[in-house]
Amino acid sequence: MVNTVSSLAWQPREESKMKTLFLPIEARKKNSTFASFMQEVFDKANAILEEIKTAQPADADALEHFRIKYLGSKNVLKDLFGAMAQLPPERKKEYGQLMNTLKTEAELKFESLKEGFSAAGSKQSQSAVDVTAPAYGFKFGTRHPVSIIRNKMIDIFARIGFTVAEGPEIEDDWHNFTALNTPEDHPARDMQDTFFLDEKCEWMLRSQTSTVQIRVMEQQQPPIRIICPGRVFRNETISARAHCTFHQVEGLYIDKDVSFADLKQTMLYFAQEMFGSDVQVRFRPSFFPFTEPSAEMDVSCFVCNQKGCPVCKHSGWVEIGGCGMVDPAVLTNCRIDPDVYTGFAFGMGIERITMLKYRINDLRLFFENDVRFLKQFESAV
Ligand code: 2NL
Repeated sequence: MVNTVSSLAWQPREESKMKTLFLPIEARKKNSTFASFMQEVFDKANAILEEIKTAQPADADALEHFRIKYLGSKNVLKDLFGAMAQLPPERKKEYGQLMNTLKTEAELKFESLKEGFSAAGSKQSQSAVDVTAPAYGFKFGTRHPVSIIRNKMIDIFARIGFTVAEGPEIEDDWHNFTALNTPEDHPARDMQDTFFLDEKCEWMLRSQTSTVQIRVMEQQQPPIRIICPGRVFRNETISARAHCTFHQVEGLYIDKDVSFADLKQTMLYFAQEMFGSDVQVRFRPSFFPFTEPSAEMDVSCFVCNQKGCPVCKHSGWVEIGGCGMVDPAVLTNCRIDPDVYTGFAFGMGIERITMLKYRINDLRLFFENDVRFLKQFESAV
């Protein structure tokens, strides 16, 4: 059956919607034949295809016009698609293919034009960079409070002739325990329980930086005057006052005629440099396997001037570390003659000194790296 114009159910269209359509109604008005209407539809489609192929938008605005015209929500192809319904079935396939070509052609053309424009745009923006403009501001990090106090401790001891020695964090049994007069099964090993790396407990994470001092004594004869700052490890349950890792500064002074008086004066000097020239020191008898005699060191409370406060727990004194005269057995273990040389040693936790100095009440803050905590030390050295 051959469709005739009269057999098609024409809907009257609003003028505005008819802008780009070929207008079967007009065709009718003009009294065209159906064949000429079809010809018109195909011609129009081919004309638009040609228009798309040859379009050369000069700039981004023109490209946007192209997009709106051929791909926008009210594009010119829509009306052409709409004409499909009015074509006889035998021409529909041909027309459908033509319309698909039109659509893909418009899309491909738009994509390639867009790429061309953005490449040109980026070239333009590259050359538009003002290389002479001042750079953006740069945020420096802040030094960790433990590092600030470690450096301060190094400075204080450097002024009286102590040099820094460093060593490995993974240690063997000899350097961490046995050479320090703490043989296997000695109860003092429990105080220094650490993380062992093998079944036989031959290798471990060092529990103190005395290991470095043993290494130095093994390698050189006195005089030795060193401090050993560094990270140490303990098998502790983490709390506000204990952690499985912290930092120490240990000190060692070995020479002829070094006495406990030298130890006391060295510690007084340190305490006054660190906490203020008014502080006093106090030594309480204690026990360490590697020193004899041994003592705990306290400084007079610099927070309340010994009037009593939460920092000194109303005792007037705060503990800052341990010390003593190096046990002759330790010297012998390092092939240093205890009949010729004597010496003192001390150990302090850097976190502990830092907490006292900056009134920090929770050890865990040092290891969490929360910037709200760290940036409070911006102005510290
Ligand atoms: C503490 C106590 C101390 C030592 C460390 C030491 C090192 C050698 C020989 C003898 Cl090689 N002693 N170090 C001595 C007494 C105490 O540390 O409370 N540390 C946080």
